[in-house]
Amino acid sequence: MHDGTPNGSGKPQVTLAEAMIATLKSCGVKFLFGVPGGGSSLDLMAAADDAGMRFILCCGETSAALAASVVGELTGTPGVVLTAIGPGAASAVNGVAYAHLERAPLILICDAREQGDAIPPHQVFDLKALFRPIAKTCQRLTPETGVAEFAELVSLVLQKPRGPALVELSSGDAARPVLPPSSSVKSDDEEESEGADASAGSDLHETAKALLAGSRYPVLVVGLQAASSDSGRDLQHLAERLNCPVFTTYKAKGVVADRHPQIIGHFTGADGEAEALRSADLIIWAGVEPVELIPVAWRHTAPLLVLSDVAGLEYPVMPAVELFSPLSRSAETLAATSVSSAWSRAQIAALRDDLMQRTRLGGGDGHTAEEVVDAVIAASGAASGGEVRYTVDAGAHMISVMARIEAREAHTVLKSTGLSTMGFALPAAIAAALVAPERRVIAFTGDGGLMMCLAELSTAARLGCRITVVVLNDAALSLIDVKQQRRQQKSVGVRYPAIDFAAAATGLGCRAWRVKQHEPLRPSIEAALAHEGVGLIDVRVDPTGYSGQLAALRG
Ligand SMILES: Cc1ncc(C[n+]2csc(CCOP(=O)(O)OP(=O)(O)O)c2C)c(N)n1
Ligand SMILES: [Mg+2]
Repeated sequence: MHDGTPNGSGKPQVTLAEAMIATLKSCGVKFLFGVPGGGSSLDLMAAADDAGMRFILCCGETSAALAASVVGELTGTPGVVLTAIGPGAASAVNGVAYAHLERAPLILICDAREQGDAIPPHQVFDLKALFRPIAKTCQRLTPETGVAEFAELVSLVLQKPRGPALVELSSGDAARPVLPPSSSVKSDDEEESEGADASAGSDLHETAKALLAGSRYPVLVVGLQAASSDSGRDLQHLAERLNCPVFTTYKAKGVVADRHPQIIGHFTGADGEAEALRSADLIIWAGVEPVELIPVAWRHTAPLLVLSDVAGLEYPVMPAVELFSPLSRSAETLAATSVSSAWSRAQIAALRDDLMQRTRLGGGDGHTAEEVVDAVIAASGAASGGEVRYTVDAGAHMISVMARIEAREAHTVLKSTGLSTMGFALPAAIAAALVAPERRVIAFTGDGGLMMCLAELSTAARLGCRITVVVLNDAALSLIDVKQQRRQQKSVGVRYPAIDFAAAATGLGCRAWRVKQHEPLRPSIEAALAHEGVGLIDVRVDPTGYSGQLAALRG
């Protein structure tokens, strides 16, 4: 803080950096992630430290931005990343793309050169042009207007659809005196309760009710928006009134518990789900966002009833009705007039069994991903002594992991879906461990994905996180390998000699175990789960079943 010298208004002054940190603190931010440069990031780190906020140094900006985004998703407060100019900012792009496509509130604050400096443009390029397609706003803050603009920017990233913003700030500007922030940032929930309920009392509600009343075989799909709103109970109530099959998307896994008898599996837009949708005469999307679906043409003929708390999304097919209103409210209104559908519990159970069967992995020589996941689940129940949170990377192994693990509530399982980026599970696990240190985190990753963020094991070890990393190691980019095989192309550029991740993890400060092809799984898994700090299990898995699994699910 400055010496508090009163200015004309009689209010004490702070620096712009201090004012920005005060704004972040007032909306509940506890952590800042990043790799600092020598400019404004140092001012912000000092101000954050004074304010009792933690700066989490990461090894790379992509991981820092992913971790910050996940903090944003878990807490509903903005994730914050600090980076250097040019290379530091550019290195965060994939994490910002995640926040954009997965609707995570994120603020990327980059160092900037002082305005008007006549110096060579070393490390300088147009960052706004780089981030514009994926950021809700890109702004350079100055002391004259920066305090108010930053407060507006914070509330913008929290407004649905949540997403990222870029801030450029020079050290000179960060250190200039300003008046402290006066207005508090509007939270998303406040916005929601005040927000326009465009369809309330309108004909749309009546049309939606009529659609439901005329439907004998509705199917409910619960999506991303439901994971970040308090609508789970109301959606479950609607589902129970309808007694219909319920899918969750990957991002909404757990919003209605996986064990609920009406849950039939995950909705991804793939062929595997067609059986349920073929029989449907009405498909209800509750909070599903089009980014959650794999890119295949929509082939279902049943009308689509959309419940969304975000207006203006582009759907793969024109919805018969779109109710733009908080999901709880829509669900409640529809439940009030809904009656039980014609589905029988046996039909619903058969759909669930069919979908689960499609995810099963044929065995090969050695452990399969499915076997490893099942063994981890069995051992973790006994070892964790509490609710476990899971993070999952992208790749062929992901399908078995998502099918086998169970969630009882939203955000039990964290996964990149809209972007489906590799290198996610470990940074997400670090974020989860920071947000809820008492809750063990199990991160499932492929070998390729882990290599993209391997050094962050040292971050997790330094922070003393309770994370168990399970590497489903097939020495290949198997998802791409399978696609290459299906095109009957020669195997090029998708396989490599196996990495000894246990040795690497030990070098990075973790405890580690390695399970080779025919070695027993259980002792290592139990030992890793019993370890309080970061433990890694590198298991050699056989990828031969992935091809059949993918064919059964995606055609
Ligand atoms: C950052 C990023 N780069 C590339 C891809 C494309 N991609 C999807 S899965 C995959 C292979 C993943 O390999 P691995 O992590 O070993 O998992 P596996 O498929 O072998 O189970 C690739 C390259 C991606 N999704 N994200
Ligand atoms: Mg692999």
